[in-house]
Amino acid sequence: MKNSRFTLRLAAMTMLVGGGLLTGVGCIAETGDPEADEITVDEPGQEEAAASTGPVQYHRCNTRDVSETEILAIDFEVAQFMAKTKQSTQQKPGAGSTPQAVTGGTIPVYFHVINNGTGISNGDITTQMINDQINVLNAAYAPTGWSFSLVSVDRTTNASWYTAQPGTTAETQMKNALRQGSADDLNLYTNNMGGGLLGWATFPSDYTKAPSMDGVVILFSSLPGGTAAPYNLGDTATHEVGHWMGLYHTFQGGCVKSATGGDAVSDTPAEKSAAFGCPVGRDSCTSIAGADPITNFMDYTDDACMNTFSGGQDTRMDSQFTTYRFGK
Ligand SMILES: [Ca+2]
Ligand SMILES: [Ca+2]
Ligand SMILES: [Zn+2]
Repeated sequence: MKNSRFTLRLAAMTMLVGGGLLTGVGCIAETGDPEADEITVDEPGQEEAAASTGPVQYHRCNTRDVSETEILAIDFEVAQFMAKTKQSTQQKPGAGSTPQAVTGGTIPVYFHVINNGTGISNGDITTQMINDQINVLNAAYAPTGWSFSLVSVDRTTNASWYTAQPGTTAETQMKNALRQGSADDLNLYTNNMGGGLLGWATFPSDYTKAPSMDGVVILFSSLPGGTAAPYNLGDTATHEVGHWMGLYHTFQGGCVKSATGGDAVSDTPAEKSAAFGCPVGRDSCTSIAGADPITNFMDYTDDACMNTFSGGQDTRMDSQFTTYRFGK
């Protein structure tokens, strides 16, 4: 049975769902934070940070920006769905249409290598790099209960798809041709997107609108053993899969004074802007408790600096997967 690879939710989750809804509403009332409009002067801008990494100026992520209004609508929909889900302690045989909640499981991965010819210089990454990437994902997500299982690897030589960027015809053609599985399957593409971009992803809530576009695209040289230092330990995939699981950047919304900050997660302290490098002790929202979550996978720091998903992010991934992906 397909769903046996997923972990059923415990009854105690109900409290967290209710709390998530309430804190989401809190975001609306507190957008007037004057700190959010300040110009950052003490943190390096993107160009400055990238300049220190060498001739290539990397940009970690072009996953589409989600507005505060859309986040609230998504979280309301998730809270409603979660309220309807079956508690594991209440399961009855043949209970029928009540949806099941999950807290983890094994996600099949369909890996699509786009290259411009043979050899690593043309993006034709090795099987070893692919296996190492899956291992990096599994290590990163192990504390959350989610794991990844490589189902297949296909390789396509296509000059247009090789440089596909988000929102392009090439992206649509590539995904329409190659995507496999359904909502709870991960399609992971590698190419040489260009512009220093490291990757982008779609969100769980986007699936119904455009199922064939669902998935994660990453720069081939960001894989373990690739050349995109300091972004070559495989955490571009970790970060982008975080979006695919329903997470936002830890700096989403800046210094938003609410119970969750702009990322709708209560245990990731708000930060004014993306952090680069590994700025230990950075505290960019001085009037909000907590130092910046610079080691979080959903910030923009170097691969060697990021090593954490928070408990709140785990809970969010679980409810997002349950609502938009599990069994769909
Ligand atoms: Ca979990
Ligand atoms: Ca937060
Ligand atoms: Zn991102």
